[in-house]
Amino acid sequence: MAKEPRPIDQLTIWDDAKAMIRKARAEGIETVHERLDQQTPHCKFCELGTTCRNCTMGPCRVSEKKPRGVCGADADVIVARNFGRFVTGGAAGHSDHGRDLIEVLEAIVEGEAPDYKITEEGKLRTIAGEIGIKEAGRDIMDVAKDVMECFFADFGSRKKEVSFLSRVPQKRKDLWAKLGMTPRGVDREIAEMMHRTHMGCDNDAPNTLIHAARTALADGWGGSMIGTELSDVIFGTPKPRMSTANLGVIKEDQVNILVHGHNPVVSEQILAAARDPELLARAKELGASGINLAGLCCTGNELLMRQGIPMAGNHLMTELAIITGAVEAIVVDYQCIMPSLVQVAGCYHTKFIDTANKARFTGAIHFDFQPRTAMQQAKEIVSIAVEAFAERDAGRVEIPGEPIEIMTGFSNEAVIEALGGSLDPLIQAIVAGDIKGAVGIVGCNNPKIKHDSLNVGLAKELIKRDILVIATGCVTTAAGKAGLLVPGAIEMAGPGLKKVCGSLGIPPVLHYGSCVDNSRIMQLCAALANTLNVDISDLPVGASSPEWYSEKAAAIGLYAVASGIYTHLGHPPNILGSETVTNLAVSGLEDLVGATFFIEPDPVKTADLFEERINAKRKGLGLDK
Ligand code: BF8
Ligand code: SF4
Repeated sequence: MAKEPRPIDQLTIWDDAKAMIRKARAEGIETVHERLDQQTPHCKFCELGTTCRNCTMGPCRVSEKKPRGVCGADADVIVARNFGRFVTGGAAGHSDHGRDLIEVLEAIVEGEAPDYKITEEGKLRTIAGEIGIKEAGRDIMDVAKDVMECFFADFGSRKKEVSFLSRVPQKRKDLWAKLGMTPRGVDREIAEMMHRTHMGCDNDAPNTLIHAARTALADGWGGSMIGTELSDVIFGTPKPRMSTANLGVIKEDQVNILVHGHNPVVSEQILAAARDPELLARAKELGASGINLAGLCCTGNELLMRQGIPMAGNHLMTELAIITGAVEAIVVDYQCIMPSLVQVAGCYHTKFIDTANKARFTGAIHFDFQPRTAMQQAKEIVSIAVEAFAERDAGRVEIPGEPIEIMTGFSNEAVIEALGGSLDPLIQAIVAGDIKGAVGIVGCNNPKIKHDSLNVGLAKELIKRDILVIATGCVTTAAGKAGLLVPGAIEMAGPGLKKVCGSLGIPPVLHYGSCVDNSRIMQLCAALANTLNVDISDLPVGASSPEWYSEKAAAIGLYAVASGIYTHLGHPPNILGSETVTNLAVSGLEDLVGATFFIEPDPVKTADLFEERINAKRKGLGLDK
């Protein structure tokens, strides 16, 4: 018998979401929430991480009664292997995204990408200097070629460490070297994890976890960092600007195109094509007053950060955005795109368009999007959306809520500029105790958790305590809708944060970009540590992913911990079936890397723990006087 659907008030904190879930139920459209009900209760073995499917002597499920799989692997080995592969999946995702940016740079250098260019010559030269490439007096295309070669090599097996380790404090690098955690090459660490977790290889749980950390570091200081930096080089370094968020950014009288996924390579071109006079004229002919682009998830974050394009929603809003009935096309690249979107789009006139050969969706309109033909393809895609406007059923349109103002665009470059050219004013504010410390709140939504309740709850709790919050990924929309991303949000902050942010005219929660842009936070922490001549683990900082769901979030969490940052998760990964692995994650890592994970579902208790930790770190730095 089908379960009763859960009451809508329990599912989300947002009125726009509630209105659309109600509409979905009235129209008989299934969403993530009903599917979660169908899937629960989940398999206990899988939840504990004690299922193994790594060979055909199994699958095996171990427990107290049957403690070893057919090959003899125990719960520790099985849990560590599963978690290792889980993290590796995440590192592969964000890093392969980074590789795609190198390929665009390669196409630019080879003259094969007429619609892309090097927008930030200065930043490219700075990066070249950081990774040991001579740039002074050289043509920018020659520099770009060398940077491109160097970054491709960061994915391979011929280096002792990935290039951006030049940013890491020496103490941390020495520690990684001692632990065998130095990331050598992105693809190398990923492949080695797959090797280690084959039957009969790495059968020592702590050893497997060390390599999981190394793989995560290859993402955070390798693939993801390359993705962020080259996106800035090609599309521009973000600068503070205003925009808006929530479903109200969808316009009843316009052709609405949602861009979804992660990579700006496609969506930047869609944005340019949406401004094409011929396409605009055609939209008007069909009765639309314009072409409106809005973002979802991290593709949304990329366009928001650099172009100020409004954000329609985060992960749990993606189905609901289509249910407004006012979306002509949803254009996706890859990652976090629920396959259900094809079915939801099919309930309306909405065209679902995929653009990557490595992320195709059965039932979608497919484009093999290539740098060489980018603008022409983008125009074709926008044209499909424009023509779909004629098919819209006005009777089924319901756009809930008014857009909420947000401030975005806080790259490190922009922050340093706002501070007058160096990090010193920030350090002084921390020393003075006006800013006690900082916590990055990052990552996803998960239908197991009331949508955005923890993302928003934790951010509010931290700023009250004069702890600066940096938001990325799907937390961005949550913070934005809660009114936390505008300068006026200082009214919700403690007195110190209110003073500092008030004088700079910035919000107490800073939008730092997409999930690959967590590398910006790593760079900031490294720069602070280097300025103070301490390790990252000495800083009064923390990281949190309250509503995480994805493999990528696990990789981010692990590279944060391995970099020395105390990291909160709102619920545990599937590791509780092994005491060895669990203890290592929540305490043993402290001795190794100077930081651990902690798991806490309550936002106030989480803020208490962060405050305690930050105070201890302040004391360690002699800032408690
Ligand atoms: O890479 S925050 S739901 S969109 S995984 Fe996905 Fe999570 Fe959103 Fe960004 Ni990040
Ligand atoms: Fe079972 Fe071992 Fe094979 Fe895993 S590797 S399925 S535990 S026999």
